[in-house]
Amino acid sequence: MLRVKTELLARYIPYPGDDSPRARILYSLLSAEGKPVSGQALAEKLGVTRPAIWKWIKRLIQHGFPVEAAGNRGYFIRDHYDFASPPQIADHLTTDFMGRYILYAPETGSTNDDAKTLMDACPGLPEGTLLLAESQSRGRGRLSRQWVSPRGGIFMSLILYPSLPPARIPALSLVAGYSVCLAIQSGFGLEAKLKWPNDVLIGGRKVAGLLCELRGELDKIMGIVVGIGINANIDPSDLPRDAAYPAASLQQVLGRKVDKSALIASVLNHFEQLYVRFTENGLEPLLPGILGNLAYVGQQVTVKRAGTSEVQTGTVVGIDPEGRLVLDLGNSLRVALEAGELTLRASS
Ligand code: BT5
Repeated sequence: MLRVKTELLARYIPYPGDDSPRARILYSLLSAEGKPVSGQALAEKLGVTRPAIWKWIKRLIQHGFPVEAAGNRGYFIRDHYDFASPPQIADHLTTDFMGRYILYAPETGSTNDDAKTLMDACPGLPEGTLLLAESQSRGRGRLSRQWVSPRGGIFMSLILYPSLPPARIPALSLVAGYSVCLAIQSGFGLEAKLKWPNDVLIGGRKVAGLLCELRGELDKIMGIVVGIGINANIDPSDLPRDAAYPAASLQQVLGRKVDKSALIASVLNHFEQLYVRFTENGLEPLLPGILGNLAYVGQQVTVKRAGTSEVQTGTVVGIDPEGRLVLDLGNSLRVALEAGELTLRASS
């Protein structure tokens, strides 16, 4: 366990908490937004020699950051829009605890897997700790499905310790998805919709997915990992084509790159407010907002129950206070579904 913990922590750069030249050079380059920063300027800022700067730059490259030399004009990060920057996220945050401690990596297997491992290895991690990676090699969706995670996307996992019974976790996933919708709407004026139970759609295409996982016993939650994947600056050619649901990225929809740091902070700002209300008062007070942003209300859908061939077809009525999808089956019959795979019926 100690080795796993050491390896994991070596992969991530903590913010705040790392004043090493490596981290300071990285943040200087990221805030320069692709413009070269001279070795001399970095050396003066850090109070070290230029050869020492070169040594740290090499470490950053080994770590996975694409730092390049621009002749004698200095160093820059190629495709800087593909990167978030923890100090810039912090500048945009209005939260008390979400994202106030960030573990940042250029790449990893899965931030959700890392978060769960770290929760076991370091029980004292602060609530709202954010693991953020710029790409994932083993990104996961529900039921061990793959989450395509190339550089340019947002891949993050929040560690939370709510005092909730496990049965409330599906509702938390909706709350997180609603926060992503609100951040996309307020940031870009796009009509992002929540697709029950854990997707965010724009124009019927999936731009984000949520994966909430819990640590603990059957009746008691020790902690929760809320995994959020957003297709931010991903080229359409890098998105899955064979996905059950058509995928899209914000870059594709907007025709330009987005500021990932600002978007991450906005998701956290919205989520913290909603999360606090949810843990105090349940889903009910949030339902009007969620319903106003729910995809397919009034439309005919098919819901396949997870792990079975059981299929239910009906008209989406809404969501109940437990986070279940309410379907109208006709003849005054209604059902509330706890989990499943929703698809729009071709005929509607
Ligand atoms: C999800 O699962 O939508 C949850 C995705 C959660 C990803 C985050 S990223 C940070 C954290 N670390 C992780 O390892 N995971 C979380 P699900 O509803 O099961 O959807 C998975 C399905 O979406 C796949 O089977 C594909 O059809 C499709 N898909 C895969 N990658 C996609 C992408 N980038 N964009 C849109 N659709 C995708």
